Amino acid sequence: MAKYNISVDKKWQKKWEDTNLYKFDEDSSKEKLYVLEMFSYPSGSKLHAGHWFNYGPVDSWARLKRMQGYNVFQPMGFDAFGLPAENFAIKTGIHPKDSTVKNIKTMEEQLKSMGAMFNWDHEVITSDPEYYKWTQWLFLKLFEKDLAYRKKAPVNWCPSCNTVLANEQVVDGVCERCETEVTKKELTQWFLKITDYADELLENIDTLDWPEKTKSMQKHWIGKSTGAEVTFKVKDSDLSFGVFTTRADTLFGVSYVVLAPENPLVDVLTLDKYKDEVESYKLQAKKQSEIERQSITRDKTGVFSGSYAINPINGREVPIWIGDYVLATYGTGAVMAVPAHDERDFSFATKYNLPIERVIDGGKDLPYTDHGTMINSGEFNGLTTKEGKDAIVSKLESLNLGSLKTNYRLRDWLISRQRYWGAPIPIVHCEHCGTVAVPEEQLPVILPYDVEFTPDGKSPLAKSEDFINTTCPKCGGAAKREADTLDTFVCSSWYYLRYADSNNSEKAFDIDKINKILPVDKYVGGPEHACMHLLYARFITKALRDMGYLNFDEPFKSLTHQGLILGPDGHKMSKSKGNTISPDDYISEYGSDVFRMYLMFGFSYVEGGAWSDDGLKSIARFVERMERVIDSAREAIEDNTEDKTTMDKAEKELNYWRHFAIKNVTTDSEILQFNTAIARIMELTTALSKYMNESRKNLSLLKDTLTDFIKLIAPFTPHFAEEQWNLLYKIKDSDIDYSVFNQKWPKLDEKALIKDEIEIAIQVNGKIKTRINIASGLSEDLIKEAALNDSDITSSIEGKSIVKVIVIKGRLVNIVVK
Ligand code: ANZ
Ligand code: ZN
Repeated sequence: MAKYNISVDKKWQKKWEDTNLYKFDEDSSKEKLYVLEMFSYPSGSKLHAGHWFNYGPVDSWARLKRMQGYNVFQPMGFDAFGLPAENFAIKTGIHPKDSTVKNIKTMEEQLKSMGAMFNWDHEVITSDPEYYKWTQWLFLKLFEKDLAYRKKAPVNWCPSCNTVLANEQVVDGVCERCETEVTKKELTQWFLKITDYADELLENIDTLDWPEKTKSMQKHWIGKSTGAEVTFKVKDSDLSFGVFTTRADTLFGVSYVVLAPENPLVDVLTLDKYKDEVESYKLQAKKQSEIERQSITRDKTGVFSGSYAINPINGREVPIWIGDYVLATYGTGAVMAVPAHDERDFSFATKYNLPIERVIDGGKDLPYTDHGTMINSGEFNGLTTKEGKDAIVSKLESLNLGSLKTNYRLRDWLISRQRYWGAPIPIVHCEHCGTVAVPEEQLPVILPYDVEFTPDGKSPLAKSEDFINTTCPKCGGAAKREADTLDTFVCSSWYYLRYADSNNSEKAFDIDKINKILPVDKYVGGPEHACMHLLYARFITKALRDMGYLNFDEPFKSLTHQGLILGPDGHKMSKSKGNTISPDDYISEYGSDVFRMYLMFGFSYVEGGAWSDDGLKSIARFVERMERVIDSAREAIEDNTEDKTTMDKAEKELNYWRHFAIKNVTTDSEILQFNTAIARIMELTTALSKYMNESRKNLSLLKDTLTDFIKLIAPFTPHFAEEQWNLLYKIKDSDIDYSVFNQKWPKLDEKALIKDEIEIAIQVNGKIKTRINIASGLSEDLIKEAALNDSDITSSIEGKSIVKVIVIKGRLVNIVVK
């Protein structure tokens, strides 16, 4: 019989595939469980240890759930459009389509060698026309509902990737992909109105079983802020403008107002003699990133416009300044400055010698940014900050100069890209009819193959005459196609829906099907998607719900982020550091179960850590050890000679470890705490091998224990366990019900965990003299009696008088003597 190795993997992978073991039966009466791992980019670097750490352990979890009776759906696919594939293509000169197809083939092979229960007949590949046809359909639906629109706006531009970026793709002022400093460009772009859902996206977060950190990142990204909009009239003019403030209670302390340099009012309000200075300031501000502009520590800069505004609460004139610490894209792009109570205003006022007037009592030093009691505020003196806000806003409302206002940090999602490898936006621009949607029956708008895709800042599709020239669907006149492609995050915003009905050629998906299979019950993937994919997917789900295409509110009920597997040197794996681990090499040498079990035992699932060859080798030895123990147990069972039927001490002990493992493997795995689950399997292995040394064995207990043991290890070492299961039950090749994965998860017998004897220590004056076994659950008096009657103890306390006897139940007895 073959020792566990890759040939065992291959044998069972083939059998599982041939017998369609993991086929998802949507009509099953069992409870469905949708287990989803984030799909990957088919990049040239193949499947790495990080993918494995995402997919392997989650597959184990799904297998366990299958054995617990769930109807598990675990699909897999590829996020095939987008910059990684395109950049790879640019580097190698191979067309992105060709390289993508090839890379997907390789990665599919690798995924299959993992031996996961993926439902391959539900596979989606986002760059396939059969998929992106429906991504385009989704866009059209959003367009119909005014949730997709086009506007000219200053957008983030990556000079290296030669494309615009969504706000979410700009991290600390640089492109999240290539780390080039992002600049601003005025461009007409397509947006999705995610801001329409800001409130619901925020409110529902608390209903989700997600990591707290991810939830709070989303909350912060949405950034709901409740305050007021206060109107300032411009002195000697009909003009006025609003400012957004969260501290209306400080209105009496306003000593100037500031406009963002990009605010259109700047040009109108700046007096001639200040124009030159203001113009050069605007140019300088253009070069600063929003992050720099918002920094608290950075030196504040600004210029005076020459104009004044009227404070609506007291009629006071305050100078209008222009300063880049005010962002054009937030609130109204204008701020009322209260230097006594705001850090930034304080440093600005100090620098430019503007008045600083305290209007909130509290604290010694200025700026005092906390809450307190209003002072120097006329009729409002004595009110608390909270009361003051309400009172001032009411007063402003009565004057028609202000009202309550809620602001969000969240901006609409910019989805057009000036790149080639993406789904074409299904829009036609006609001189007569304007922006016209491509009719649904003309979808997909096929991405042409022969296109010069090397990026130069213009949309590659614009250069393809065949593609770009078309006729207007409305008037039939000559028209041009939209040349931009969709952000790849649009493709991934709905893939989990398509999985459920991936072969539907009539619709994106059937409503009844997805309402049955969705939402995703367990979603696992990296934490880097907190404010992008995970937020976009929630938005798209809600938008589709409101259009009547599905009936649930949230796509992912429960979410886990796996940790990061680092190189052996403790650093992030990278080719340039030469510290990458190639799963393929290990798998061909040790088998995929060893690789998988090492990942699950060697790391906390949510923390990850540094790779260790020694760790992997020790798991390889453990698998060998399991194999030896199982072999010898099975042989004893087959020999059938040393039978006994009683449950004596050795039997009870074996049974204890059996059920101790059942209990803890179940509960620890439930919360994806695989390392401790496997530790319990190791203990059971030890207990089994100890029992094998007994001269007479209870073979029926042995067989039951071995049966449970193989079931327990099945999720973690699926190929190895399948082999052992088939050996133990002498399953023939023709047997239909051959698989351990069709077996029920072992049942816990709580009674086996109650030990009827426990060992306690007996001390005399705090020193351990002996240990005795007593029946568990004995009363304190009987424990005392047992201790005092022990022969070791009677001899050691002979002639002394007992002062007192202390009993610590279940652990020890201490006899204090004089
Ligand atoms: C006056 C004031 C007094 C403010 C005070 C704060 C403290 P959040 O909580 O993030 O919503 N602000 C408003 N629009 C801005 C913009 N476009 N760029 C930069 N800052 C802006 O922040 C709201 C506060 O940020 C507002 O409340 C405003 O300053 C400033 F003692 O108004 B406050
Ligand atoms: Zn037309």
